[in-house]
Amino acid sequence: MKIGGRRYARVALVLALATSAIWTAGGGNAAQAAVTPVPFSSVVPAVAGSAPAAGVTYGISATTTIYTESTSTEATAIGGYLAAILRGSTGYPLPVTAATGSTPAAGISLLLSGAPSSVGDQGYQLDVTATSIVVRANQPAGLFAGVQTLRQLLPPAAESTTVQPGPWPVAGGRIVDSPRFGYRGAMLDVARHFFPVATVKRYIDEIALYKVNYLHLHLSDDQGWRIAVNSWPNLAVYGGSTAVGGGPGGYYTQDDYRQIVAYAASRYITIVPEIDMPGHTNAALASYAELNCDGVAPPLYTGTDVGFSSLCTSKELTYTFIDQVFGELAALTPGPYLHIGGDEAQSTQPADYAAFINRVQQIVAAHGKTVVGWHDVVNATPLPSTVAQFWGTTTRNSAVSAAAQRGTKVLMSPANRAYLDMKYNSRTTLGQNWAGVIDVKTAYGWDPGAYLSGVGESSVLGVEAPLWTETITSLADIEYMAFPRLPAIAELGWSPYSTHDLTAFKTRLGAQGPRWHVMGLNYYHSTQVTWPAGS
Ligand code: IFG
Repeated sequence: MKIGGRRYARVALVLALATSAIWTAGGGNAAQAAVTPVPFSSVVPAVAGSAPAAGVTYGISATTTIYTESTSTEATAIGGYLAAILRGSTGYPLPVTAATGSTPAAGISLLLSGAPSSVGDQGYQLDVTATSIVVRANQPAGLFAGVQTLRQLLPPAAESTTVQPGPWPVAGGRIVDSPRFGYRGAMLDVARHFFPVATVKRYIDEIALYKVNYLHLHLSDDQGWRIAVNSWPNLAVYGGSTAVGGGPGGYYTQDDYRQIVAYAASRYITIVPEIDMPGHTNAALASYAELNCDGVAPPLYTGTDVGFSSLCTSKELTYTFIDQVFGELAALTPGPYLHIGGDEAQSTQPADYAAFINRVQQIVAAHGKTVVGWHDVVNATPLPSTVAQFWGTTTRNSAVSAAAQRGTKVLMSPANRAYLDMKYNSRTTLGQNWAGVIDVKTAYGWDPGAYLSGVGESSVLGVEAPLWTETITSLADIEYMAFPRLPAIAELGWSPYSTHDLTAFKTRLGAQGPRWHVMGLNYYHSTQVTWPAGS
């Protein structure tokens, strides 16, 4: 049809605008060419396997739909989780709807079918083409992990909670990914200083970015008892009433704790509660005179010494106390582990300590849970299922390696590699330095599967990065000490050791800077890392 004159020009202009709108909206190549997609090599933890498709890009757009199998409430919830993040930054509707048939032709699909069995329960397969993104997993936890990778393949602006201009390209190709170790944890000491539920939830969101799947809460110590126990109410009310430095302290009601557990579970993170014993128990002993061997309650303690307290291992009441405390905690904790502490029991005779730990293990087992203890517990007789959490500063520990030879699993938290309360360097004001200083190179420069002599890969349950809070009092402090070192420990726990390379890791870590900046995460700009513009 021949159209002449001004009418033609008008029609041509409308067509041109429509075309560019469709391309931009539909993520056409023209719009994406302006922004280089994040490469697969930027993902932290490093993925196990990937095959980029050069020149292929998917663009999230106003017409993008998220598909999940309607039969899975968990998959649908993960779709909603992703949608909430991306709606905030893209401003797009991103509806979550039921996937029909096998593979939706377009949009973002999160499917619990078609994943290779090799990715196990925590892994996933991610396929990106010009028209679709498909995450496949065998279990919802794997879908969630795949979503964390997808987030990191989007521009840092995708983490914004206010609408950004975009565009929103995702590099094309395939990732097949799964973890080296099943347990990748963070620990937060809420006893030395107390942190409200909102702070714990924020930390949960942050560690979830790096596929951490356990959060160990250090709920009791000399300076504070932080969880309400209905059968022993004074523990929280009185034992939780202060903190290091004499502040107001605080504690979680059982509903607070349920909230934390549920929030963590929605991020595929399992809570591991710790009640430290027989040492680190001044808050409990101050709360109930009858728990003390001499029947006299010591005063509340707000200092930072360790090793001066002990439960009365000779009193039957002590074991009734422990049974009732762990009974209530077990009922509130869906995860498999209860942590009994066991560290620095300098005020407990070794023979009494061993008998005590052996008895406490039986109490925990009677409540259907598996014991985790600081590695000091290998000086008792660990149950076959008991996990020893290594916190030493040496690469040789004969008692731990002997236990490992007998089948004890070891959770690796070497204090001079994984303790996030260690200073970065001599100029760091927060933190301690008794185990040395730890910057990125030290946090990353070890192999959990070969670190302790006599404790080989098959004996290692995984890794955990503890953050003790004698000097930490706010979310900003937590973030400063945890980032960028927690992602290093998370990568050691997730990625194949074949991907271990400090130079490549520091580049990957640098690329996280702009994301943390957009998130308002108060991280330390380690001088060992080159932080790109916008970090
Ligand atoms: N050691 C103590 C912690 C804490 C820590 C600070 C363990 C297992 C030093 N026990 O680490 O209570 O005070 O870095």
